[in-house]
Amino acid sequence: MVSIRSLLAIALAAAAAQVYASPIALADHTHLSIFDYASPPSSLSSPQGSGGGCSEILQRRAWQSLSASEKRAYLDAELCLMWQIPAQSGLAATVSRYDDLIKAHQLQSGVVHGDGWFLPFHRLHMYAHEKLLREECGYEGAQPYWDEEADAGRFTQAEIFDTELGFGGTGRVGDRCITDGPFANYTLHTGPGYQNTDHCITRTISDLESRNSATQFVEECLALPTFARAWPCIESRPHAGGHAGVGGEMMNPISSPGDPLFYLHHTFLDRVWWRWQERDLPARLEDIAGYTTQTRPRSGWVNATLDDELNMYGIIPNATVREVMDIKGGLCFEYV
Ligand SMILES: [Cu+2]
Repeated sequence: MVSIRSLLAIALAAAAAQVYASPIALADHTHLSIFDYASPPSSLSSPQGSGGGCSEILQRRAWQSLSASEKRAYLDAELCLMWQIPAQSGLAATVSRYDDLIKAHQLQSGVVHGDGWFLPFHRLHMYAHEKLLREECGYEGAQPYWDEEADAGRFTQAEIFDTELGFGGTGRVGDRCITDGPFANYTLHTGPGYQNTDHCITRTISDLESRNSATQFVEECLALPTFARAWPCIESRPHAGGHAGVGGEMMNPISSPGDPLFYLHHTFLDRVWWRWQERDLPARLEDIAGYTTQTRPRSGWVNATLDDELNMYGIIPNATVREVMDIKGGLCFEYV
């Protein structure tokens, strides 16, 4: 028997996924293609099996498992990207290096969501963020993930929102700007959505929306037999849980990287994908499916393939889908 409570949760999940899946003003940007921009050639090493070609394997851990000094080091490195390193992409409205990362996501929103590139692109985007923290801001750790399953249904109590050793809390009444923690008073230049306007980081943390991050829903995705079925599953409830559970900027499918929590959320999702891949290696290092766009191009749908190039706008070299399939072989990190 299905309870009223679970029906309500399902309805809310559907609503949250729907809002997140509805790009604002997408029509204005459908002319953008991942190949429209000149970009440097890929230089990532080809996957050579787990660990092959890596001098070091970074160990990505849950935020909740980091020590106080590890959390401090991560937050400091993020602040460095935001305040100390100037933009280098040359893209419109970018001021900081952090802006470069938001921009790469904003400009490609219509081709990296709701299609086969969703997981590969965000894997590379997380990798780029980790690389900038390490190479430009002296961070020595790995990109942490937020173990959202542990906080599902109780985001308002989650330690990740700590004001000292976390990302600060929810937004204030009215404009929803966050007012505490390391990122209070930070001015974003990219967003909301496709706009380029100066604005604060907003949040509306919701326990109800965060129920979508529950282990039950992650396990449902992990049990699916093909990438064609697994990616839409991961992109629905587990994806919506973090975005709608945090709310505000994170609720915006185009400019959500403006909240630094985006990187811990998408690293959590990347780990879900990797856990799914690990259930049938090496076959799932080659399993890709879905289209290359969210909406049907005039010339017709195109299937995503391992040879597709993922655009990083020069922030780091572009990579093919194939090059991001094996986290230990190509990208040199693992989840522990
Ligand atoms: Cu995204």
